[in-house]
Amino acid sequence: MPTVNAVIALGANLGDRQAALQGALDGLRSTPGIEVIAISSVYETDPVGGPEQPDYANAVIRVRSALSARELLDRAHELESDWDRTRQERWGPRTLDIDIIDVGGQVSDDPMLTLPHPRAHERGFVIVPWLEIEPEAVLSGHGPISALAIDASGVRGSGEGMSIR
Ligand code: A4P
Ligand code: MG
Repeated sequence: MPTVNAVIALGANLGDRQAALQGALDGLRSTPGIEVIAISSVYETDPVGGPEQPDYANAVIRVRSALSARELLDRAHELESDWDRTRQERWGPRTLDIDIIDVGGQVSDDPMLTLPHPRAHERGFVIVPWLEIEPEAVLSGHGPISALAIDASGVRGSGEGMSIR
């Protein structure tokens, strides 16, 4: 089965954030066609955009995926709703957000699934954890992620991590 390298960002800022990130990782690992290759540590991050809201826990994982980009997004939405995510306000607080950052370098401007993720290149809470696990990564249309001008000041190590159990 042909597989691609895919990068997925996890975020949570309501409830038990650590449990939500771990739940997302466990859910992805148990998905046929997805093999988790690397997991970043968990970062404590200042909220970017949206209303005033609590700090986020963010992490990035890298997988080998035999799923199409669309199947990966559907699975991400399934896992979000397992975590009782309600969509009230764009950029508002959430128990679990799963963003598809890159799928094998594909480029798409479909609003349902834009690739690479249209805001990833400017977000410290995505790029810092991604650099930790794939320093040589390249983001389609933006070049090496190590050369991106991101503001990493709101991104702090949390001392927490996810585990492969
Ligand atoms: N969608 C299109 N492309 C993608 C993609 N590559 N990955 C569509 C995932 N979804 C994609 O997303 C809205 C729609 O985007 C979906 O229906 C999907 O089909 P959503 O998850 O329902 O809503 P959202 O997350 O509030 O909006 P959006 O635009 O995805 O926001 P972001 O960019 O995810 O930002 N600050 C910190 N520190 N940490 C965070 O994690 N996250 C956000 C959300 C804001 N501020 C943050 C953080
Ligand atoms: Mg999102």
